[in-house]
Amino acid sequence: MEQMVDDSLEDAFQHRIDAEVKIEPRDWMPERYRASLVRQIAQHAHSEIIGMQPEGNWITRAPSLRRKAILLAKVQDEAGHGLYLYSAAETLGVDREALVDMLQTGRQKYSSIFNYPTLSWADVGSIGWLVDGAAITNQLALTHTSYGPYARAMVKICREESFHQRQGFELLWHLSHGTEAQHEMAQESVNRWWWPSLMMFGPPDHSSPNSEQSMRWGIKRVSNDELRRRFVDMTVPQARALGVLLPDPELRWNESTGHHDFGPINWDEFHRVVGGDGPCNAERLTRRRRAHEEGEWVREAARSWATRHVPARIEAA
Ligand code: FAQ
Repeated sequence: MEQMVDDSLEDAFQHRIDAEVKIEPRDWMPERYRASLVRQIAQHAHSEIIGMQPEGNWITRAPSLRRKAILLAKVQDEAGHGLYLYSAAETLGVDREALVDMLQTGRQKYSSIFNYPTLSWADVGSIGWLVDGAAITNQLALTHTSYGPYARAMVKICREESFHQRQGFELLWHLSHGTEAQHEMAQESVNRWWWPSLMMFGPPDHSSPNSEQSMRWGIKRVSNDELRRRFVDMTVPQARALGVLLPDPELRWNESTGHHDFGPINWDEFHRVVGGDGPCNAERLTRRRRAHEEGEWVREAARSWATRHVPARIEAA
């Protein structure tokens, strides 16, 4: 009997998804839908938070006040994105502290891209141009995701990511059109960030275990390979405008498909980095844990303020 009720609820749920009606926090949803969303939204939130570190390393070394102000604003935006996303995850009944703990103990993932080091100032440009460019490509599709709070969070995030991408492009443009040494710095940086940026979209469709179900539930609207292809098609003309080369001898326009062909991605490297053995995995998690410990006094102060003031406010209301 219980099974029959669940089946009919699940049918009604799938009808709503197929009719493009957003799922909201109080709506009935299959437990697997809820768990899969928590997984993806939490990984996304963790990526934004860990993603502050590579560029954050350059705030004190920005070459001008203007660049420093832009970089500070960008890194703070990423913190804000993490917070919207943790809030979206909380609407699914998970506790933020539990999610933070899963990140810090390595039980939940964050994007592979943030395990690569920022070795030169040009890396701030490459992250803005390529990493934020890849993030927007994915996140624009996610503005149509089936879960309302996640879709709405994506709209504001995408607007801010567009600014991030533009500032990265503009930074690299100046380096690329500057002295010979500056041009070389830009090119060397693009060489290092290109392939890891392509990996951000996840494994190829045929070996992506979550894709099929996530597409059926409308969590994912566009597949990993299709997003990767859109990113390549968008980025190639931008590279030309910047005057930098993309480090792929097989990259070329394919008249018959109307898209660019590109060379093979090193999936062994991807799995190694996601598995914890990238150049900066240990450093990123150690720094995050330290920041969390150092922030304990802020959480303590907020908790004691809430205990004293919130019940009084609720009574007054
Ligand atoms: N890194 O079956 P699929 C940003 C995992 S935000 C690490 O294809 P799915 C802003 C995947 O979780 C960047 N792990 O998985 C910024 C799964 O493992 P699981 C973050 C990855 O979920 C810019 C397994 O591989 N954006 O950059 C990665 O259907 C600059 C199998 O994969 C988002 O998170 C990876 N790259 O598709 C901040 C967007 N790819 O969980 C600062 C939301 C895959 O089964 C500075 N997320 N895996 O153990 C998504 O759209 C999806 O989760 C995908 C993966 C497309 C990332």
